Amino acid sequence: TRLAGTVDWTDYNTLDEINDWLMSLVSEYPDKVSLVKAGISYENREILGVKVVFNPGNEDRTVFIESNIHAREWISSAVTTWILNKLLTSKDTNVRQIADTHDWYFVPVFNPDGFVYSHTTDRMWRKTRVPYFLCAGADPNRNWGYYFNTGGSSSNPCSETYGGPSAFSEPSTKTLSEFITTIGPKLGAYIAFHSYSQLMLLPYGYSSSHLDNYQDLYNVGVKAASSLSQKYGTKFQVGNIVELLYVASGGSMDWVKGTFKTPITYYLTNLGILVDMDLFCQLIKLFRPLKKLSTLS
Ligand code: ING
Ligand code: ZN
Repeated sequence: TRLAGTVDWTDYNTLDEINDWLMSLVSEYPDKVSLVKAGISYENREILGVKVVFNPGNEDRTVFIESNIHAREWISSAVTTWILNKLLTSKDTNVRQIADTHDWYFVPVFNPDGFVYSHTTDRMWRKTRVPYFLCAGADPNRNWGYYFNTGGSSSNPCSETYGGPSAFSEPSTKTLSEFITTIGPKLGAYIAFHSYSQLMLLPYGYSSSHLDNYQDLYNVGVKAASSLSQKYGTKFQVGNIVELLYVASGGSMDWVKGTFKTPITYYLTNLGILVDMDLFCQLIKLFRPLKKLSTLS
């Protein structure tokens, strides 16, 4: 059903539709959902999200879900809103169990200016819309301030992976980082959705050296990937960003992991398939014991 004329997952949604839907959730579930102003973009768009709390006492099991930092990756925010809707409405016992035992932050569109531009003007737009003389936009997944510009980003403003003139030059990443800082220490898991390819990627993107709890996270990923392939025949690869793809410094998750030592950090690409809530629940349940396992240094 189209809620307040906005989101129904049979088609991609515009930024206004997504934001209207988020605001409608606050009216519909005032005791559970609160609106989060997570940042503001160059073109002065508010970066909206929601915090969802079903029960008290889950603060130390807070899950943050990021999507659409790359403008054209529309499926990523569709996955985020899908999961959010299921957590709020599903009566499935698995879904209820993971919903009720975590606190949740959902910020579906990290890059609203680029997202709007990809809807109105250039379907393949990836970057922000900050003007840089000859070209527009920095890659917001190369602009975060942890080992910024140490590989895999371009210094050419016309490149798709232009890192920007300095870390957090983009108002969106700067203000998002300020918001995340207010909740960073209590984050148990940070998941970012991207699209294209079938990968479960672990930080860091600036380095191939492994996280303190790499093996735990790797094992979880392999289990999740094997469930995915059993159910859909889809082959996902699991591993460090550099080892599986390429060096890419300045990513959001490098900064989150590096700054707050968040125990669980995953980039999931092309998990349109993860609108399968059985698999999403399995993933979150596999994450559950990891906080204890990982040594946080
Ligand atoms: N790929 C990611 C990119 O930003 C990535 C891969 C993820 C790099 C995390 C660095 C950190 O290039 C897509 N499709 O966005
Ligand atoms: Zn991406």
